Amino acid sequence: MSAPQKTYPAAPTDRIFSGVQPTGNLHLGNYLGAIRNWVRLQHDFESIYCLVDMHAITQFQDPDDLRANVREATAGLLAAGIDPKKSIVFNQSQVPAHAELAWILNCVARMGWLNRMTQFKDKAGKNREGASVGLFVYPNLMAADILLYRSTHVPVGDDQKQHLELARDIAQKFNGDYGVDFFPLPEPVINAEAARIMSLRDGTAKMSKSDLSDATRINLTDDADTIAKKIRKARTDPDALPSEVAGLADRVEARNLLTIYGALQDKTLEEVCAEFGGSTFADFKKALTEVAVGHLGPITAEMTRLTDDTTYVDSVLKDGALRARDLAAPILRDVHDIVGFLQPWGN
Ligand code: AQP
Repeated sequence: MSAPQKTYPAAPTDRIFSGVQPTGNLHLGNYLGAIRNWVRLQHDFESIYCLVDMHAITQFQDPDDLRANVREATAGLLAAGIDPKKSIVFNQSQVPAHAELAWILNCVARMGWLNRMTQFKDKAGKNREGASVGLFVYPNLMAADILLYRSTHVPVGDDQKQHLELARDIAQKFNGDYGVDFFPLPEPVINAEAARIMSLRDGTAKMSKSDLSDATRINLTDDADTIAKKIRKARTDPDALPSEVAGLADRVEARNLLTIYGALQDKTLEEVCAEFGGSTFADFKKALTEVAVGHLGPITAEMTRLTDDTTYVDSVLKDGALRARDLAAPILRDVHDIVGFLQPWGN
């Protein structure tokens, strides 16, 4: 007679995990595509927000810069409104269970799945042989980040959609291989109005920390003059602004600037077109600058204050790491049990 199948605690129904790479300045794309959503969602979900320093080192980081960037990005999250009492905020390397689960998931994910990841192709470029192994298996670590907490929802920008689909495939295969219903299939939460904020200098490229030109992005650390200058120099086209969204077809830079304005003002693209239809870019850019400076100014000031208060920031990260470890430990023990790792000290 076969032993009855072991049961495991039910997964949570409303747990969020998301992360940001501490690889440079947080920018408007991170803020509008992800962080602002995190702030809103923390009131309705149990939320875990992570500075993913282990992802950061898939490409070389200067150690001093990495430490500084973790603190600065943490200050950015707090300044944007993440409440560290309500949400768990920590840096990934302080919870070793992320790496442990990632190894198990390395053994679940298939090479063919990873070979299809466009971000690896983009980042490795022509030099695939010279890319780190970590960069290739990055999506497995991301799956581990999410599944370690049996998270149900993952608020991300559009660029992370493919990685999230992979996390769902990995969860499904794990459940299927071991005959369990253990990992929930995490749902993406994508803010449709600001899913992908584009570079200020090229409307076909994503606004990104790793872009070599600082003029392509608005950083959360930029002061009012810098924001004004970057918006003034943002690429546009010679036509006046359209009064309907259909008029933005093939006008990627115009669409991006109007999208940013709408996201900052909580207005739809239709509403922004109705407001600025017929205006010149010069007039619109003045309005956009005013809105951007008004919205980001208080966040930047608070971020600067917190970045200087390393004792406080470190205490937030330490508290978050301890809480995350407590959540992760029993889940990882159950995973060990499921895969058949002998646990001589008991589960
Ligand atoms: N441009 C964007 N528009 C909307 N959302 C974005 N996100 C990033 N860029 C945009 C979302 O922000 C969260 C953190 O992402 P990240 O740490 O990977 O940020 P990044 O700026 O994309 O970082 P890098 O190092 O510059 O990466 P690459 O080179 O890949 O662009 C995520 O939820 C992301 O979707």
